[in-house]
Order: sequence, then C-alpha cells, then structure tokens
Amino acid sequence: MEESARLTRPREVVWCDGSEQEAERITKVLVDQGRTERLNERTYPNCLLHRSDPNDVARTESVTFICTRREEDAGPTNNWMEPAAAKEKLSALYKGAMAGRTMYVVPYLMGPPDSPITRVGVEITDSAYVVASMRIMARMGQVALDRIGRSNDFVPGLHSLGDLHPDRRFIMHFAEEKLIWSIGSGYGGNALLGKKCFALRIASWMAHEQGWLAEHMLILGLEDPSGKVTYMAAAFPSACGKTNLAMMVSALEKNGYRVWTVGDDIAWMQPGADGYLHAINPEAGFFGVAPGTSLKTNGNVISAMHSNTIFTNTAMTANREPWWEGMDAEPSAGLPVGLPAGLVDWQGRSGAELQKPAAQPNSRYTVPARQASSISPRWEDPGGVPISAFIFGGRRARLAPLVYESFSWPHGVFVGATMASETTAAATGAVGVTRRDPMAMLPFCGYHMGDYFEHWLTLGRQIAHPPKIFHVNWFRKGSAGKMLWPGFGENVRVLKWILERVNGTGKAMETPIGFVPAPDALTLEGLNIPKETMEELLRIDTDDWTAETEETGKFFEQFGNRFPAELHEEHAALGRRLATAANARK
Ligand code: GTP
Ligand code: SPV
Ligand code: MN
Repeated sequence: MEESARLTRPREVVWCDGSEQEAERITKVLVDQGRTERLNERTYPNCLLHRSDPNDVARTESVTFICTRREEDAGPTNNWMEPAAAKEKLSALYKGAMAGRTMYVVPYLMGPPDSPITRVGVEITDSAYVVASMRIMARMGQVALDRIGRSNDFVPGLHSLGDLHPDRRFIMHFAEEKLIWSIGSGYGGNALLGKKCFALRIASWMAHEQGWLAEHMLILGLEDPSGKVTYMAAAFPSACGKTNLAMMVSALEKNGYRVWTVGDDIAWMQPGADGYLHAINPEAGFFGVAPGTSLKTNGNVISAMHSNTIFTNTAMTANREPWWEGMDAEPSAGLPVGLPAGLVDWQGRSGAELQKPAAQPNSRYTVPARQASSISPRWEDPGGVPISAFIFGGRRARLAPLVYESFSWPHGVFVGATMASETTAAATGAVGVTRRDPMAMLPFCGYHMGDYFEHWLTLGRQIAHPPKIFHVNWFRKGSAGKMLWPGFGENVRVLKWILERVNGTGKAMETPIGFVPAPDALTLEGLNIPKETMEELLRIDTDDWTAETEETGKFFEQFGNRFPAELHEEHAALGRRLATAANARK
C-alpha cells in the first residue's frame, strides 16, 4: 500500500471494512462525482445507475497481457510483455495518477469464508465504482483481513483509472509473482480485479501448479423428481448464456425438475476425497448482461435486481427505473416492442437526442447472489459441490447440434479444445465473427494453452469419477435465419437428458462426433416444435464436420510441441469416423 501510494500520490488512503456505513459513504461519493444516480427508491431501493466513460464499456483483450519471464510460457494465444518492461511502462503511467483522488484499499475473499478452496486478494483502486462493485461481487473488508492475518498469502492488485484514454490502457498479469496491474479502464473484467484477472488468469496458473481447475464456468444443481440434486458446470464464452442457464426457471418444474444456482461465471474445482471434482463459486454476486434479460428469459434475476443492485450503462425510464432492449419483449423477438415515453439512454440523452440501442449492448447489472430465489442451499458449502457433468457450448448458427455427449474424458477434452463461438459485445472488437475459444478460456487462460490441455488430461486420469463431458448449442439457425430452439427455461429439457446419461438411463444414438439423443429421448411435451425442426437441431452434417475438423487441425498447429499427443490422436480418430460415415452414405 505504501509503495503504491508513493507511486500514485493519492490525496488520502481509505481502508475498506465492508460495513454498511462505508457503503453509504461510497454511494455519496459516486453521486457527487456525477456519473452515478440513485434509482427509484420505492421500486428499486438502494439501486444505482452508473454511466461509464463511453469509450470504456467492455473488456479490452488487445491490451491484456500475461507477463511471464519467458514468452513461450504465456503461449501463442496471449499477448505477452517482459515483466520488467511492463512494470517500467506502467510505473510511468501510475506516477501521480491518483493525485487529488482517494486511494481505496479493498481486501476481499474469492470463495466462502471458511472454505479451503477460497483465496484472498487485495485490490488498490482509485475508483469508488470499483469499490461499490467489489462489495457485491466478492466478500469484502474485515472478513478478508481476518483470513489474511499476518500472512502474505494474498494476490495483490493495483488499479487506477488513469486518464481513461484507450492508448494508455493496460491490464497486466505477472503470473509468476501472482500480481495484477491495471490502468486506464473502470469497466468490468478490466477493473474488478477479483474476477477475470485473479479468479481466472492468475488462478488458472495457480491451479496448474497445484493440481486443480479455475474455469469460466457456471455451476448449477438440477433437482429431479426424487429430490436428488446433481451438479453440473458449463463453460460458454462471454455473453453466450451462462447466467441464464444457471438461473433458469425450469419449463419442467411441474414434472419435478428444478434448477438451483451455485455460480454464474467462474468455478474453482479441486479433487475431493470421494473421487469427484468439487466446485465452489469464488464470487458473491452476478455481473450479468442486461439486454435480453426479461421476466420471460430470466425471471429469477429480474426479481433479485429490485434492491441493492448497480446498473451500468443501461437506459432509464421517466419513472427512474432501469431499462434495456428486450426487457419487455418476447424472448425470441429480440427487438423492443417500443421505447417507453421519456426514456433516457445509456449516455443520459433523451428526446430527439436519444440514440438506439438505448442501453449499451454490454450494459450490465451487479446483484448480490444471495438475493436470487434460485440460489442453492449449498452455494456457500465450504467443501464445494461434486460435479457430475461438464457442458461446453457457444453460439454456432450452423454445425453444432443441440446437444451431444463425448465418448470419453480425452474425447471430451478434445471437444472443449475445439470449441468455437460467434463473438459478442462483452469484449471490444467485431461482433458475430466465429472464433475458436477452447473451454471458453481463450481470453482468460493465464498460461500456455498446450499445457492447459495437458493439465486437463492429467487431472481426468487422477480422479475416480471425472465428470461426463457434453456440448450444447442453443443458437442453431434454420435456412430462414431464425433460431430453431426456444432456449432459456426450455434448456432444462437438455439438462434432463444429460442427467439421464449421467445416471445411465438416457437413450442415445452414436454418431461420428459423439452420442446425440435418440428420437423421443428428449422430453418435448408442451413445446410446439415440428419433427423436422428437431431433426435439423440434432443433425450431424458429415461434410460440414469434415471441413470443421480441417479447421481445428490448423488451429492446433500453433501450440507446437506443447500440444498433447492424445489430442492429436482424438483429432485423427474423429477424421476416421467421419470418413467411414461419408463412405457408408455413398
Ligand atoms: P458473461 O457474463 O459475459 O460471461 O455472459 P454469460 O455467458 O453469462 O451470458 P448471459 O447468460 O448473460 O447471456 C448473454 C445473452 O445471451 C443475453 O442477451 C441472453 O438473452 C442471451 N441468451 C442466453 N441464453 C440464451 C438461450 O438459451 N437462447 C438464446 N437465443 N439466447 C440466450
Ligand atoms: C465476460 O466478459 O466473460 C464477463 C464480463 O463475465 S467481465 O467481467 O467484464 O469480464
Ligand atoms: Mn464471463
């Protein structure tokens, strides 16, 4: 703290204790700064609307670096900078950066207070918005100081808004030192250092060293009619449906199937004495995508966000309530029914000045997890929850069927390693471009991805009950360009089949890429989907898959000799199965 203060020269230093009085003080500071307003005190008590700088609205992967001593340890998928050069560059930017500002010292826990899987971080920041957000997203203040005690076992992070100029924005990870330096952005994963920087990039490095997993995964429990809850973890890239799946209102609730939320974005998993991987949610809140969130798509989060919630870059109604595109629309319609009268857009413009979309596409809500009615009774279980299934998925307008199951752990790792998805507004850059995103970790793996795949393979061999591995795609489109699957609460039908496969009862057909549900194996009662649409949703096109397999081969080349031979074998085996299927068809 002293070292940081000498460098950044703040007007004052405030140690955060996590108390209610402190929260009230921070809110006053935010409101005085002029970018934050209190929302309707009657319908949204203790809720804030924050407007970020218009050029600072999403994670910026191009200025995110892994600073290892040797470049090859960061691997071909990360930006790399030599640690001393990175420190020199950022020291110059940090110099006097907090002049006239308050420096907050924020101790925080990632994980439940009494879990052995939990780790501690301390973020130093000059942003009151970051403090208010960390208070929701992590267990912050005295509880973390108590755990640190006199030890130095915590991950330090230094964050400054700097001048918010994109040319002077950097997010640096000194993986070997387990240190984070971030400057020039106040938004999301760039600034809330406990989230992507610590809980994924630094933690994935620690997990590789120590034999566990830190993954970009939601954690849910699926309750069956007998009352038994089976836990699953799912990795989808940013803005591809983790929060919605983790919090879904099940379409099969009257049949006895219900979804319990453990986490919506990150899972830390360690092998347990029972031979299962045990997962905790290191976070304490949800930082969720606002557009598209409605009573129909995610009723649980809509009810949860009516108090103690920060909305960032959403629009606001004349009644001082938050608003965004899709809030009152039908889930599949996408476009708003119409704009409410007197709406103020995400930059505070109204009337003739108002711009569309009125809510920034990556606008978000920050809500305490405990406020969700779907929160699992075991979400703070110090031992974590045992995971029976991993689910990979992404946005694929073509190719990937609604669901399939891998043949084995190594094949499942191959399925994760070959994941691809169309890009979204969660990161700056083009939207809708298909990119490879292994395990949804492309922007978040803190080390060489070849080593990461090897780590997955090794871990699977070490545990008696590795999760079964599945792949889903809620986003397949028909020839008319319309999505074929209704998604959201209906996705429980797919979870039910996954549960049945885990229990050994689900019926399946073998295809070259894995097992897909047999006709009639999915419970579709109450859904009006034509038979041909279901066939299209589950169809495996051998030609498309052969082309895809060539693409994945090229993608793998960059990992060189750190790429596991076992995955090369999986790749070749898939090629052979596809060739056999193509010949049989001829
Ligand atoms: P991050 O917080 O960025 O990691 O995103 P996430 O993976 O949690 O994604 P989220 O659940 O917030 O969903 C992002 C967007 O996808 C929202 O606009 C949702 O409405 C939409 N979405 C989520 N699930 C489905 C689905 O099953 N079908 C369709 N069509 N859209 C979905
Ligand atoms: C993501 O982009 O995957 C997020 C949002 O969860 S952020 O915290 O900004 O990384
Ligand atoms: Mn995420």
